[in-house]
Amino acid sequence: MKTFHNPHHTLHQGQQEMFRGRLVPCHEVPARLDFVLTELQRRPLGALETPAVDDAALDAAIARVHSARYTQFLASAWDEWVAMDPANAQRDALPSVWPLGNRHAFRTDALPRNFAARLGLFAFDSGSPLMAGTWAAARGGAACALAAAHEVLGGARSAFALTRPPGHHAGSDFLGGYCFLNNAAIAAQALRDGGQQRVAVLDVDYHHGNGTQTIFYERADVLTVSIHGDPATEYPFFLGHADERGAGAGEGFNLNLPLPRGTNFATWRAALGQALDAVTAFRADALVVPMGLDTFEGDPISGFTLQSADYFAVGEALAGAGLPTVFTFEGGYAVDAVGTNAVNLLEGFQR
Ligand code: Q9C
Ligand code: ZN
Repeated sequence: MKTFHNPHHTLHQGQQEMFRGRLVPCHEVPARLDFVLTELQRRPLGALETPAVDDAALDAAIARVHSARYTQFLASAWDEWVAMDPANAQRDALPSVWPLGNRHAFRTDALPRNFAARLGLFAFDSGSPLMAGTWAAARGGAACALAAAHEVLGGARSAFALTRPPGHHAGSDFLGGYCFLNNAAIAAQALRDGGQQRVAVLDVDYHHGNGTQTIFYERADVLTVSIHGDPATEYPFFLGHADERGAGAGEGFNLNLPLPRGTNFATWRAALGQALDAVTAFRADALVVPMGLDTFEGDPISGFTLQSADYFAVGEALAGAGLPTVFTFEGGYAVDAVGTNAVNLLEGFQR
């Protein structure tokens, strides 16, 4: 399979994330992607390319998933942050005020002129620092997702969008969980727009893919399935429960398989079987796999116990669906193992 990697990813390089009242070093670091790239050079799965970018086509693909007011916000966010205070040029932008999901009837239609307020409007956590290069890096990642979708539309069995920042927590008009543009959703929508009638998204990241679920929640043409840590105790906490089944036309087209912290590979693998059964029953024409490697036992912020060798079996099981497949790179914070684990999964898929 071809890998499309993001040449602009290092432009996004957060200093600190807010965690329980303290600023701590970011987990989502550039070395994550570099380790995967190095492993792909050591164990090649196919060509390594950077995507050829047609700016108009890329903007159109992003606009199929994200709202105009959100992408406009992202595009000018850094300049506005610095305009608030020239000293801000030295620090990442993090939000500190939120409209609480409108539960208290705060207005979210009227855009505040104050940038700090707008940052809070569009961000659901304070763990996702935004800096000068965030927009360029996120756009470069979306270009990888789009190129991978086109590769599969052109007849390839699979393609890998090796991107960071990750994407599956980003919604049509929100960022969070280290994510700004939803690469997997952009790939899924591009597959739909390229003529695939039914597209399934099977998210194997440790954390629930709340952005992707929200984007497709009322649609019957894109099935969203996620296997993840139970939101009762695990991030992102406020979505990802088993009773979220989709709404309206999308009723029955979202499947959440939450598992308790501490879950081992045998139990996780059984959930993957259930997820794949749902993909088969849906009669999907194509598959998108938001590939998080934070299910690994050594992950510093997650709670499952998968071992490096298990990822071969994950890849093999995913290949069993027999579908053209786009992989996007999501979480995985045991940095020195993330390359091995990612390539194990992809190699297992190609066996
Ligand atoms: N100090 C993805 O895996 N914060 N995002 C956890 C750690 C958020 C994970 C707290 C985790 C987000 C793409
Ligand atoms: Zn994750």
